[in-house]
Amino acid sequence: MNDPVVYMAPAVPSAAALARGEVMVATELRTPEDDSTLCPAAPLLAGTLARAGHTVHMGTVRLLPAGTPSIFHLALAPAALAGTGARDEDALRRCSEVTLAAGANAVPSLHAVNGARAVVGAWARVMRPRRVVLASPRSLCAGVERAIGVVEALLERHASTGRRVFVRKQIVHNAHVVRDLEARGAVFVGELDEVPDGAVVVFSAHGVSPQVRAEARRRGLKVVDATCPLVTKVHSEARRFAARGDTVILVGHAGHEEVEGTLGEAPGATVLVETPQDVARLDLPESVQVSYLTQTTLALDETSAVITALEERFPGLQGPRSDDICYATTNRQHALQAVAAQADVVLVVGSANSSNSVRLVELAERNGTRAHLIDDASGIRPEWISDAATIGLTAGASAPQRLVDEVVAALGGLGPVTLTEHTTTAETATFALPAGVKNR
Ligand code: 2E7
Ligand code: F3S
Repeated sequence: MNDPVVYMAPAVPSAAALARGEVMVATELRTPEDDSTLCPAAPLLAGTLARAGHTVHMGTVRLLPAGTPSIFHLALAPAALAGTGARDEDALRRCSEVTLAAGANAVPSLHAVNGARAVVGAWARVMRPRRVVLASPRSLCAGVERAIGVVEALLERHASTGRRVFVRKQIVHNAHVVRDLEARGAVFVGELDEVPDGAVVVFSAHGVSPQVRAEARRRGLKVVDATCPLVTKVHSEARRFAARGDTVILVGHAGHEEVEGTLGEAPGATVLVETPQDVARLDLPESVQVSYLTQTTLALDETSAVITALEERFPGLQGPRSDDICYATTNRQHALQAVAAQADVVLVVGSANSSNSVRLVELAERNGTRAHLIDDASGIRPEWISDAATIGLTAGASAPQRLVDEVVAALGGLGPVTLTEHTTTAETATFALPAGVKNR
């Protein structure tokens, strides 16, 4: 396949002038007559350029009348797309509008020009019609909606009082959610010692240990607890099992905030295991009464293997009815399995520290389908989708649907997309906001 021809024409980004060597990726093109064309694949190009080390800006690029001396922009010439596999005129037209401006002055930097040329070429080569199959349920669960709602309600309330709203840890494990709330005034901290005495502080959806609660009381902090009610339930099970003298085995991932919180309920009586091998290595007398709990976002198949190992090792094992994996985790895994079976590759929208999102990637791979975790459309790489006629798409419980919509739109900039949705169950759960926070 030939590299696409890149031509130069005068253009100016509507944003402030770029520094020489910086790259502008057009999200929209405006002609001198003010005709507008959207460039849906812009986040794909911007992501690749950023990973290659370019400073990338995104925004409207205004085309100037021919002959105007100005900065240069690079556009993919429509002719260059012949032979790229693009089947229809529309796809050809849209991709040709993916436009890069390089440099603020009359002479763009060679580095930026070459970078733009290579990146446009890489994406042009993966143009083709595609099917995108959305997994349903996907995206926000009731616990995340509630946790975000808590922070939003407090920001609204304290906009008039001037009090800052602190949040201990990420409210949910999603970079976009955290960034958006931060932009609206929320102050995220790692630990309570970063919160001034007496201030308003929100506990994240993943829950906290009793030790953290005690510190907040000592410091006179005004706590609003956004712990998911399904995690609170696991905490009470931990207290109940430990209070009757059991050794509590918690199945979960070391270091995860939810696990830290649950372990804190009965630190002297709880041990953590992740795998059947960990169960075999447990150093416990056979006579001890053992019960188990699980993290809420584990993989169903892996967890059942660990529980089987526990049942074999401890015949008197007690526990919750099946496990503590929550409805949202279960539903997203079942939906993804159905979609992965029809897909050449799966994309999971979610952040790298989101346990339930990472489990979705691993599950697709265990089912034999390549899968990738992306924070947003800019994370997609051309080589992942070059030979994919069908892309399965889902989002973890902390990733907003808006990000999924942006992925679909960006893929539409690479050729016509036929979008379908595969629903395995309808989700209706909602959780009321905690006491002290107004329900809207
Ligand atoms: C709280 C709990 O924020 P997440 O990505 O969290 P995980 O636990 O998957 O890293 O997703 C929502 C959520 C899930 N579980 C929030 Cl306890
Ligand atoms: Fe709660 Fe499950 Fe969501 S534990 S926060 S409903 S993923």
